[in-house]
Amino acid sequence: MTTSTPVLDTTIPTSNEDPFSQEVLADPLPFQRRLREAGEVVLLERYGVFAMGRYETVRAALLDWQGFESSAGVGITDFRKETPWRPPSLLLEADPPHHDAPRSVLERVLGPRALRELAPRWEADADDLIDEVLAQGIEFDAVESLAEAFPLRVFPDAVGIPADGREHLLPYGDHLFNSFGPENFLVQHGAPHIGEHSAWVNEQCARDRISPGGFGAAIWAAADRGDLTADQAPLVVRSLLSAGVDTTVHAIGAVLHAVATHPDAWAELRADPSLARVAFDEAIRLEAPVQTFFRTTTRDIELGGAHIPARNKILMFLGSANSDPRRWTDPERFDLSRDPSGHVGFGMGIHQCVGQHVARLEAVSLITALARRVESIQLIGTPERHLNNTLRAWKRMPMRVELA
Ligand code: OVV
Repeated sequence: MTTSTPVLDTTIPTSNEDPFSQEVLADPLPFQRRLREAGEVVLLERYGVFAMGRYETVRAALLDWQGFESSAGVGITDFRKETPWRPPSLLLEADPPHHDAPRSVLERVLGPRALRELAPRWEADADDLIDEVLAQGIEFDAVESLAEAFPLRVFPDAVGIPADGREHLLPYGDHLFNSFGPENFLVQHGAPHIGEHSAWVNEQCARDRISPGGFGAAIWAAADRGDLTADQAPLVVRSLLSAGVDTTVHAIGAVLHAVATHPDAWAELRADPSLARVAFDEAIRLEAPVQTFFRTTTRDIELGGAHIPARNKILMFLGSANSDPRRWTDPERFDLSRDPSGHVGFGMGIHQCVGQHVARLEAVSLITALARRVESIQLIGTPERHLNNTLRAWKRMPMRVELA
């Protein structure tokens, strides 16, 4: 008799825990500590997948795109065995050589030139949003009023999609990131609605929906030049709409939570606004808005004394790597004096987040605008987590600020 479960190697540590359970998603750090301690690679018995939680192991796997492929999907589903629910991303769910043309197009579209143009606009937009929020009062839900409001105000305009229907963006992304995990309560909850969100998102990727001057138009211009085919262009636009909204919302939520709970850091940042960039990366390190991605082994791999057969799913814990004490001093501390670069919150290697400079500009613009107007920040209630199979997120963050 044959089974599709991987052969159990006697030397490999195993775990019966479920990293996608409500309990672990609500508070993943204790699980991640156990995962790192258990070994370099741990077999998750429930899912028949191998997990890695240590910094060096995760980093090495991210860099080894030949041994750990993405084109079988970066969720738990193996695209070679099951049809994915949407056509695969040309960036995220692709390997070289197919990956490379879309990647270099997006690198240029989201590159320094575009950012130089956007920076003064987004800085002004951030000032406007902060003024509007503070005009309403000094107590607000920082998730709705800031973390969601700012990316939704600037990013869809920068892509160049129509104004109507943008309420589909967050639920689309939320379900997409849930769908990288197993078909648990979160996926079941989102599944009945994904058809309409997905249909709307796909429609906005068409050439005739996209207004001139933005990222979307630049992607279509690349297709006109022959750098992409006309079939590829809408899927590359879809990547922006998939990866560019929820991620930045939760990254901004992470920074806001960090500064609200670290008054000393806020004081330092007000005294030296150039620290906003470190604050952003330190929050990404600590909270890793994207907690996990899978890869698939292309061949038999020996790792930490374990034998991983070819064609197995590997679950990489980016957040765990970012708080591995083997790499970071006092890893669970938010610390503006450390150098957080080298964290794997944006991944590493050929798939490293191509939109990270856009995300950083959004967050830094908002934090800087807030620092100009606000002397101190405090939480006025316990913030509530939003659970997602992949994302580390807040649903509600009751906040009070004191004006400068
Ligand atoms: C990094 C990322 C997350 C989600 C979706 C995509 C990319 C995409 O390319 O569709």
